[in-house]
Amino acid sequence: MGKKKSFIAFLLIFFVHGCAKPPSSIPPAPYKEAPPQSVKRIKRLPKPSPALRVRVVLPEYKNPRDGSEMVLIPKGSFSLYLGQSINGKVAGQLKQMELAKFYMDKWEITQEQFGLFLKSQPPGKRPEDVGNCPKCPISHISFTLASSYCKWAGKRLPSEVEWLVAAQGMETKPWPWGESYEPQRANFLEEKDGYPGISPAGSFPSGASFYGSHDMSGNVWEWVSPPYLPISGADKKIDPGSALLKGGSWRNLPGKIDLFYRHVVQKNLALENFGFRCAKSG
Ligand SMILES: [Ca+2]
Repeated sequence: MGKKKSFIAFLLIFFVHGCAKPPSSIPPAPYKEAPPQSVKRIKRLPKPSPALRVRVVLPEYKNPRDGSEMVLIPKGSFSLYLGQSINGKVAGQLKQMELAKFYMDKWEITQEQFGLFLKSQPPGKRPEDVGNCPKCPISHISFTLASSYCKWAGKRLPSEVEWLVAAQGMETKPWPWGESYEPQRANFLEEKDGYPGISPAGSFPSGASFYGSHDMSGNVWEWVSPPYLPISGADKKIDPGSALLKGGSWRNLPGKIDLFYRHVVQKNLALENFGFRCAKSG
């Protein structure tokens, strides 16, 4: 088969992005009411730019414990930047890295799902509430609590490389959809994206990654576990009491926190814009 035919055949396994649906319904957990959150959509969003949006169609997996739908990232050699972004600019070296097959949660873990986890915990260990937007990401989550949830669900936190590959796809790029920030594709600190606060998981289908994971940029920061990328000098700053957050959140300025940005914080910090998603080995 010639190169042109191969390319056409390759395209046939792709389809125009935008048919994914939010996770299936899970009964809400009976926890005490949380203070009101700013969860409203302020206007109809403009359509994204007309560029062809494609993503690969691969088998998905539904995790039985928490009902998470997970996308498959096949094993392969991935092009990654060994650099970190500062003010939207990245300086680093390109490197090919081998990665084994794994699954990644399609959405950030929601309040509804986290409620199921809390219900399984002894009463004294339960945080006070999960929030009042069942389909929104859970927030106020520390690295330790995120790890505990993933373990309970039969999963684990993704490594930095896994997170990056799930977000960027096969080619390195600063945003899941391409080279520049677009407000229609992620929830950052601006009203132009339609949400002044947190947004329900999967509200930006046109911002999903090549592999079909949503909200990799924006909404809530996501914890990733070691091993961290061997970026010259940078990895030394991550002491055992600290961990990395990726992706940015609804509280961050748009256009600054791209996929290369690394937010190093104390593991026990649990701010209102800290959430997570889990991975699972294939
Ligand atoms: Ca916003």
